[in-house]
Amino acid sequence: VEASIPEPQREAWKRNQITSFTDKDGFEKEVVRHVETTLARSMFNCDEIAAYSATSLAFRDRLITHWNRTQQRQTYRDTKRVYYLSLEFLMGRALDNAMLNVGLKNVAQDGLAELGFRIEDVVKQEHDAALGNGGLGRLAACFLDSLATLNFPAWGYGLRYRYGIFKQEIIDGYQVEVPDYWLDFNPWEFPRHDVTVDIQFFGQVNKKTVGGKTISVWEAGEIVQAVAYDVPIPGYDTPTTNNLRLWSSKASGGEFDFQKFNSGDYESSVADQQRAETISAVLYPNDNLERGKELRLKQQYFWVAASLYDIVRRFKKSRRSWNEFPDQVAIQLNDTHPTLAIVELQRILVDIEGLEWDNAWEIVTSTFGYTNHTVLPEALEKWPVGLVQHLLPRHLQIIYDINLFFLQSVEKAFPDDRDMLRRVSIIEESQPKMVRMAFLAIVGSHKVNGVAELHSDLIKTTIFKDFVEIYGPDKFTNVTNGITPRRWLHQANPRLSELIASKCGGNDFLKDLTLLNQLEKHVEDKQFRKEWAEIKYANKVRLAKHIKDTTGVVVNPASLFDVQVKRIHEYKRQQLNIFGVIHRYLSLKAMTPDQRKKQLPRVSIFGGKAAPGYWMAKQIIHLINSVGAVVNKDEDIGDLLKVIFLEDYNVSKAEMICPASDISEHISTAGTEASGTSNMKFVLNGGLIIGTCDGANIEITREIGESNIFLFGNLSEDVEDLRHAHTYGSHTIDSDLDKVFNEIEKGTFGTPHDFSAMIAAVRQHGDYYLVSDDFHSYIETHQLVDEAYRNQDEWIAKCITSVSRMGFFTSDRCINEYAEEIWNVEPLAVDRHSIWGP
Ligand code: NBY
Repeated sequence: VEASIPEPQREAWKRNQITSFTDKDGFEKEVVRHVETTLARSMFNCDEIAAYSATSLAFRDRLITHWNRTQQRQTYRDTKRVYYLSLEFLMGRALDNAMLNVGLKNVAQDGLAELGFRIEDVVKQEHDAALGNGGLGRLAACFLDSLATLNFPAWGYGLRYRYGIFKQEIIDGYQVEVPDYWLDFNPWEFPRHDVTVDIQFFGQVNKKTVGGKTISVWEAGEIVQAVAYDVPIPGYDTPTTNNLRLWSSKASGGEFDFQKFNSGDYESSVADQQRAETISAVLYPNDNLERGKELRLKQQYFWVAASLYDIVRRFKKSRRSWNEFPDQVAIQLNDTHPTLAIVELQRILVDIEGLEWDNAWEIVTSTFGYTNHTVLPEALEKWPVGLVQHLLPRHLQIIYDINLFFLQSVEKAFPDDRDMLRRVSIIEESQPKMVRMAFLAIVGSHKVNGVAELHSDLIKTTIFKDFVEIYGPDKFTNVTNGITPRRWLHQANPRLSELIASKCGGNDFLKDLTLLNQLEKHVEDKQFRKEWAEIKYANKVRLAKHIKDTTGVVVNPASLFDVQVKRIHEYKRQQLNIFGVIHRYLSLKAMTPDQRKKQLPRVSIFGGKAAPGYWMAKQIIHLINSVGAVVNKDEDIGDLLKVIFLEDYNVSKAEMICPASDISEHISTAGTEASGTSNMKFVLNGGLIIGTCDGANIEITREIGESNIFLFGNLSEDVEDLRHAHTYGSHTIDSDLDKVFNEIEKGTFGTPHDFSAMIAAVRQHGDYYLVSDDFHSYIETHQLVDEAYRNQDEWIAKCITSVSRMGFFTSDRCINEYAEEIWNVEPLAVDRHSIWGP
């Protein structure tokens, strides 16, 4: 039912249009009003949390009026929209970003100061919205920022987890997981209790004949309600405010099943409710690992079905023909997690809307695009056929039909290649049979992309090779990842951003990052270099203080800060880094005091979470902490080496860490890291990187120049042969690495047995990640880093030159490529003065 105000009464609404605050006085009024009414407090009990809450509410009011106008305008114009389906949105904090994007941070800073608060302290009260694991989730968040900034009509769809990624505590050197209950007070979401969708599970499929036509009817076994929660996404320096819609699960029919309740079955009605709420309760904490749990499949279908219902409902309002659906709707699948959307749309079109299969399938494949984020075999999603059959019986039938028609076409095109059918089948004929989600995503999309050039080449020549033969190369493309410079430069590093603005003609570079190239002509400017160096130093002082406050270890900010922060994973090779640190420690120990005096002091900083079930990753964390415990109190060593593990690495900590790095480590085994995005964040903040020829490191090198990056290690084309040689030839370990292992086994860093599996992985189990093969080159390259750092003047010049050439890596460029090559959507230009539109 449309609940619209009739024309004669609209005059009153327009007369009473909300005007948002624009100056300090207006802002203060709003803060005081929220403290005294919304929060029911007063100046006598207004602490920093209350100041944060009231400030957020003041900005939220502003965002939501812009949100309303943006949505009205998009509806009125009825242009094509983009829907970004992602199980993860790693948003971090919202307030600072909202203030900067709206352009009123200075107003808020002055207003808060007058009211008795420091804005930095107020901003820190906010809990991170941590609805993601790592790169994939943060990429989705950067994309939302760019979509809004570039004025694209776009929605994100995800799940409103009650618990985000766990909070990491380090106890006795080991990771301990603590639940992340973040929804206590969240001013950034709007519950839409009127926007609900009933989602069905289980049950059976019956055939019915309607008007001479046989149709399949899915009778539900269980129904769960999806409730929408909307999060406004402000663009930078534009009124466009897009929407992130997160679904929360709830028992259908309200809080209790009243039937059961009234008949005395109280316990079971509560149990039903809890079972329903479990669906959106918790984010699965694995990155690059698939574990095939039934609840995870339920999450996926719940979210996908609610989102598609919403999208289809919006499309139907325009009363267009179904064939126009792909002209109005582009849906991007962030990895294979939302692949069921393909099946669900086919089901809606065929079973509910009565379209012919072929017609429906044409619409479906024109609508979807699929982004792949990994080639690691253990991360490729597969679901047991039996599980899909049980939970989603009609969808399994549709998957089989999709597969049948697909295989028929393959057979026609490749009549002589019998093995081809087995290789590309969506159903893997294993025991038990499995649905291969990546293959389903390819077959059901019109474009498939990787996230960096090497990665996009690799998927075409390895895991998806057959599909390139079947569909031709044009279906496969590359969109190299990017990051939003608003959060990752302007917000994280305000002083550097300001210095850059002073050389680049103002803040325009934040919307056109290629303007950074204007920095290059100032590289020789002594005063500029000095200010640059001062800012880096101040950022290191800030991090050193955080290290002192959280670990008790005092580090010297004049040391070289060497940082590796990312999820802990064997393929990312934190073990290579810590073995290298041990090697450095042993070298220092072997020196005379005079020799030591000539050495460059270093702080090795680690951070990152291990998936709770990933035992080896947890051992790596333990080794890092054990090495730190020995090295940090060794008086022979002093400032020459410190080893720090930062607890609970997350988005807001990254905003402090990236600006404080001198060198950061991106050292995955070649061919394993699809792109990496923190590499971009570190370089953009004036840090150099050491890395392998992997992922986006390769394109970063191409942009900033080989002399500004420290590359080492074997190349991806040689990895297979090396692995083969380890297994079938004689495998000798690098002699320096051997010494490191011997020292661990002597008990220098605690009970040797604790680390025996890490050593065995290299010595006995084939060294799958090539730690030994790359060790020598890694150590040598770190020596080059030391030498380069000694010449501070040249080092700073390298940093400035690198930043000036980073324009390519903005997520704005990335979103424009998706818009043009995959989505075929245009921005909806906004008129700043008449936001109401035409
Ligand atoms: O996506 C990361 C890649 O490792 C990184 O190289 C790339 O830069 C980034 C953005 O494209 N992938 C990633 O973060 N993946 C996950 O977090 C993830 C989470 C869950 C599952 C798989 C992968 N899962 O199957 O449940």
